[in-house]
Amino acid sequence: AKNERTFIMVKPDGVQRGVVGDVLHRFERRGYKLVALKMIQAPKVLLESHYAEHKGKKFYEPLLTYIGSGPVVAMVWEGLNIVSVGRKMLGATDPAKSEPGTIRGDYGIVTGRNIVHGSDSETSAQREIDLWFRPDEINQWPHTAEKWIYE
Ligand code: YYY
Ligand code: MG
Repeated sequence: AKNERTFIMVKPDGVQRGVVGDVLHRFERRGYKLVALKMIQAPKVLLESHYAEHKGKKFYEPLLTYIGSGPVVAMVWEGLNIVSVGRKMLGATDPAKSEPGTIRGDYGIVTGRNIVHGSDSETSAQREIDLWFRPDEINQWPHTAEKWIYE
């Protein structure tokens, strides 16, 4: 559906590396619609909830320290197949396995500093959007180019 949504986040390393504009540009130029955006230094409880599926794994604590180490740029993007296409645009979790042309493949070297996050399913997208944004932070606006993006 054209109103499918995903949660995309530029991690603190992405902010420090100056890739916020590029991440926005990639989704924007593809034709997706930005419906929410904010910069936030996430409190630990939020990160524990966001990464709950990884609790107990060896990378869990370093991951929370890394993501909590500085502000992130959190966003919600909308469009047809945005969850799966968004994951393709990010590249593989391990940047060494990411194709050049993907965000991680263009900017990253190691898994523990992989620049961006993107929801892995429509169910996790909904969960993550609800976690990071209040309903009034999500914007409804008509995308005037929509008729040139969809047939
Ligand atoms: O969804 P995605 O971010 O691509 O990967 P996940 O398997 O959900 O892991 C979340 C996050 O944890 C990953 O982006 C980096 C970090 N991580 C890690 O540091 N080392 C691993 N072996 C696996 C994941
Ligand atoms: Mg994941």
